[in-house]
This record gives sequence, structure tokens and C-alpha cells, in this order.
Amino acid sequence: MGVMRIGHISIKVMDLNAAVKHYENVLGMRTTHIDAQGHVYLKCWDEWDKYSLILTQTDQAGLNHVAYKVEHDADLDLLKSRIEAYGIATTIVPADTLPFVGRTLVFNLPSGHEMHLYAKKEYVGTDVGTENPDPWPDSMRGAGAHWLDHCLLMCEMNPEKGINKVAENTKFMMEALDFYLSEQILVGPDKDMQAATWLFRTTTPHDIAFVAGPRQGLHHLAFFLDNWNDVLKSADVMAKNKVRIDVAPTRHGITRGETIYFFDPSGNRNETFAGLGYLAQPDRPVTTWSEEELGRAIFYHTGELNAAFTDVYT
Ligand code: M3P
Ligand code: FE
Repeated sequence: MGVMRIGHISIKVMDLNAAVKHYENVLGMRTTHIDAQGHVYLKCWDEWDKYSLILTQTDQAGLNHVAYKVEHDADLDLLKSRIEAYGIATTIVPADTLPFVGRTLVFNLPSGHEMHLYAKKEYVGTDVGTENPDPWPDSMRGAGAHWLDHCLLMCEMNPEKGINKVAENTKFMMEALDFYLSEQILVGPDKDMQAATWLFRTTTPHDIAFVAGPRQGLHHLAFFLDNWNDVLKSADVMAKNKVRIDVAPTRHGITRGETIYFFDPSGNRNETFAGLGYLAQPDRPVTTWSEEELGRAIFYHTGELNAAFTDVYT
């Protein structure tokens, strides 16, 4: 029932050909569709639905929308009334407004980011299939990302003006969409302001995260890898392809994830993220990180947060 997982992310790029090359050769995705307007749709080898990434050529980088898949079509009606009862306007757009996707519930998070919920997307199967499958396909290339794992959205926070969209988004996701809070960073004199939150519907530590910043935006989209070795290998792939690496391989204190951050050619930040971290259960206690341990929460080894990491985003 309800939201299952992240389904796709639609982002803006400034050089479509360079972007397609990046997501194909570095992440290892495959183009599955190009529509009449020239939008490119891609999937990872271990995903079974038609696509998890939509690229739109325009004059800037950033997010168009992020979409989550719900289990049943009827969930859309239920969630529509819950979101509206919460005070957020929604619309339902008909099937095939986005190619290969069923009717879709569209609304904006309190932060302003556009979110879609849908129940159906054309099934094409993973690259290893479902009959006596191999553990990985011969078609695998680049980092061989398994699937789109999560996204992190930057949300406006301005304590002087009493604005905290991280807290507003978090409350909304929990109360209207039944997300669970796994981890949070609390700041302020009374240590009661959520400056960042990690939320889940799957059994991984997060399917979405919100971090405070001066304006709303997209911090990164993350792709799942199995383990630390695969993260290191993905760094080799990035070097081979002259990809701009933002943060060399390290571990997050939060989620225990093993990570690299890097940029696509338009400056959208990507992450290759490995490790289950821990099995996220609905009844788990919330992990809280304090302002003093912020560095270690984000980059566990050095414990140092560089300003560019939080200030630079699309
Ligand atoms: C992650 C993650 C920031 C923290 C990022 C953490 C932007 O990306 O996957 O846990 O401060
Ligand atoms: Fe991440």
C-alpha cells in the first residue's frame, strides 16, 4: 500500500548529447526512449520499468520533478484526498502524459519541488531477466549502477523569517505519504530545528532526503552500487571519462553509506551510493546528529564539511 520507491527523476541539462553520454558511459544506463520533443529516457540494468531518468535539454541545469511509484492505482485516489486534506493542491494528469506511465498525481512539496506519484509504468525487465538470472549482465558498462536509489532536495531555511521547509517537507511526507524518518540533523539554540532529514518507504535508510539551504534546488540524484569495491571502481570509470569528482570515495556517518559525489556535464550532482547501511524498519528509533558533529555526519572519515558541497547545487 502507498508509496513503494523512487520511480524516476526528470532533470534539465544544457548539452543533451554530453548528458546522454555521461549517464550511459559513466553510470552505465541505457537509453530506452526518445520522444517527439527530444526528451531522452534512460534506465539502469537492474531496473525493470521502462525508465528512471528523463533528460530535458534547456539553458540551465536542475530538477523538473521527482516521481515515486505507488503499489496500487487506487492508492492515487486515497493519497490525493490525504494530500488535499493536508492543504496541498493536486491534479491528476491522464495516462501517457509522460510516455509509458499511467495516470499521475502531481503536486508541489511545501518546499516548492514538484512531485509525481504514479502506479503504472511499462515493464521491460532487467538485463538479466527473471528466469535463472545471472548476477550481472554482459551488457554492463561504466559504473554498472543497479538503480536510481534516492534524491536529495535542497529546501529553503531562514530562521530569522521563521522559514524551515526541511521541517515542513518532513512533516508532510510523514503525515500525508506515510514516510518514516530514519535520521535527522538538529540545529539551533534549542537543538530543535531540523536542518536535514532522511526518510524512507523501502527498507533502506532513505528514499528521499531534505537539506536546508538558501534556496530550493536539487542537491543530487544517487545511484545504487553493491559495495565499496564497486564505489572505487566507479571512481576509476569517472577518471577514465574525465568526470569532475566533487567528493572522493568516503563514508557517510548518516545512513552508513559508501559514496562518491560527482557532476554530470551540466553540473547536476550525482552520487554513487553503496551499502544497505542498515535495514530500515518502521519502528526504528530516529537517529539524531548534532550541529557539533555535522561534519562527521556527512563525511565520517575526515569529519569536515566543505562549503562547496552544501553551497553548490542546481
Ligand atoms: C547523502 C546520503 C548532505 C548530505 C548528504 C547525504 C547533502 O547524500 O545519501 O546520505 O549534506
Ligand atoms: Fe545521497
